[in-house]
Amino acid sequence: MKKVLITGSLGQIGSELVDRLRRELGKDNVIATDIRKIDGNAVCENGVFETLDVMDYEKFLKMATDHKVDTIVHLAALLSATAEKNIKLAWHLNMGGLLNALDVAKELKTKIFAPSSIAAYGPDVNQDNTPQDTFMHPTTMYGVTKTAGEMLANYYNTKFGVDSRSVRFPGLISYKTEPGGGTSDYNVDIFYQALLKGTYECYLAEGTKMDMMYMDDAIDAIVNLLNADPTKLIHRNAFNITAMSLAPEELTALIQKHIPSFKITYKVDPVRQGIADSWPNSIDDSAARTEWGFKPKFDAEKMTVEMINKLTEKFK
Ligand code: AKB
Repeated sequence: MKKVLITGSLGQIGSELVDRLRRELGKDNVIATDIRKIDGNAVCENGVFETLDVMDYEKFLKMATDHKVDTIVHLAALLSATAEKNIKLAWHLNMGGLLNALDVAKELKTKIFAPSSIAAYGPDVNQDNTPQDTFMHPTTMYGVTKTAGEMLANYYNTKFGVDSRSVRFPGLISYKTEPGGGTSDYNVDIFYQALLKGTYECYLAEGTKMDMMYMDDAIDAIVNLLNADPTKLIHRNAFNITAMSLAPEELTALIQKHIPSFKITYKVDPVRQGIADSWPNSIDDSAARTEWGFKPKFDAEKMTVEMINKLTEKFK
């Protein structure tokens, strides 16, 4: 990976990936794109930034050609809760954008990373330690696009030789850019509210277990998978990866070790609860560990300390 084009670069993952790759590859070798520019935002101001609607194939292809990129990281997509409210847009954007990204990769013979999600699973799998390879029957529109997207990326790999790679991301926890429109987003908001208000009203019910990961490990996973020896990759689209599995009350207990007065209350949102209930409690990521050496650095305790320290710093 020498020169990379990133779509959806203003999002939770994109903003941190852009920063990391600008440091590693050099500013001129990271083409950050998003559907709009935000004046004053570090992604837009501190290096190359271009506006790109991923539904515009001709512009996408021209931009990747002009910048002579050898890798595409395609992050532009609607997340689960937003997708459930806008099902046509979710299908159109998540599938159409991915198809365009794969076609650009095919045309220019670049590598491509486009993330999948734990949402690719449906409620009928083994909920605990869900295997890498099992049947995929998602019951949410976001999940449908993720499962179909995995198949599409595999198809481009086997049919056209496109070097496509992916992971099924769990709920990601970060302090730099807040997530938007996901079902796992509470795992970031809870830290903000713990520090700002001392209380948090959770839209998921007690006992709703879900895989999670600190953002540094997610960024490492993207970079390491893109740099992995392709001959060792059996799965490609997409590897399960996880670092911890937590329910709201378990995350609360971790925060209370540092902020003993912190309290959680529950007001369940049926839409997001339904989505979370259709996802696994915990997934088996042994294929990623074996095939390309995935190993997260942050467990739940270490992530909690890091989030509290970084946000305390941010709010000063
Ligand atoms: C979401 O909640 O939609 C995402 C995901 C787990 O894919 N964070």
